[in-house]
Amino acid sequence: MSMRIDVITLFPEMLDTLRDHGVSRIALERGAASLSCYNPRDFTDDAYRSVDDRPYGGGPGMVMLPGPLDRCIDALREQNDGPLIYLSPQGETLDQGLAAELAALPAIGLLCGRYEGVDERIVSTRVDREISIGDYVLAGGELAAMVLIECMLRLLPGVLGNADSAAQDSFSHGLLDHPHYTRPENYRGMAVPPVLLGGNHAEIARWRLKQALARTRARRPDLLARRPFDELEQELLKALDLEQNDE
Ligand code: 9WO
Repeated sequence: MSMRIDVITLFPEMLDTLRDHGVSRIALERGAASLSCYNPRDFTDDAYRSVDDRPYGGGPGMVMLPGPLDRCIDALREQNDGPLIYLSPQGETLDQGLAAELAALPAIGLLCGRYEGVDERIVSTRVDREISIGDYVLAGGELAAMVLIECMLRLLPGVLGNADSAAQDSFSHGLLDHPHYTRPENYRGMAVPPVLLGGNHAEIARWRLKQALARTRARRPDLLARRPFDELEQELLKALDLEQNDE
């Protein structure tokens, strides 16, 4: 089953980046998903093809007009009955769990705002969900939509090889990733940790988990706080505590 993604944007060419490169290109080529754009500029009703106007109440910047957006959403709705998501700093924050939840849907629509935002009457009547990719302001929703799309596409069945399946991802187990090494064995005096050269796969898995736990505790203790530990993880954390006390 293929996922349908429709994006409302004044800059549809930005999405070509996803079509042209990497894992998103593979996902779309293989038909795991489809990606189409709708431009509110094509649904304007004046000679200037206006998509924005000055904000009631004054202030800087412009607001996206409700009329062209409403008609644009009507057109999208003829093809896509999934939730319409508005990318904005006011939304719930994207994480791997939310991306996986959305990637499991047969269809979603994404609304990208520009200027100071979208007329609130569109948000309240036509938007199903508001999502933020982090606490910062961009110049528009497109890059946020592209982040969300890439995040979802790489989770679709058959997109990544089984070898590096999404199950091995950082975050799928709620921890940061362990360190990685490749050739040469010695680079500018820095050796690869010997355990990785020994071929003992159980020992390697244990070392990687320990590294992941140490890094997560040092850099993102908030991630550890909302996650239970199994017996092996408790043992490795205890070992890390003892090593700390030795220093
Ligand atoms: C503009 C602005 C100007 C002065 C004071 C506050 C302001 N907020 C904004 C603003 O939020 N502009 C947005 C631009 C309107 C919606 C589309 N734009 C957007 C989306 N910028 N950043 C995002 C975004 C989306 C998802 N996750 C992070 C950021």
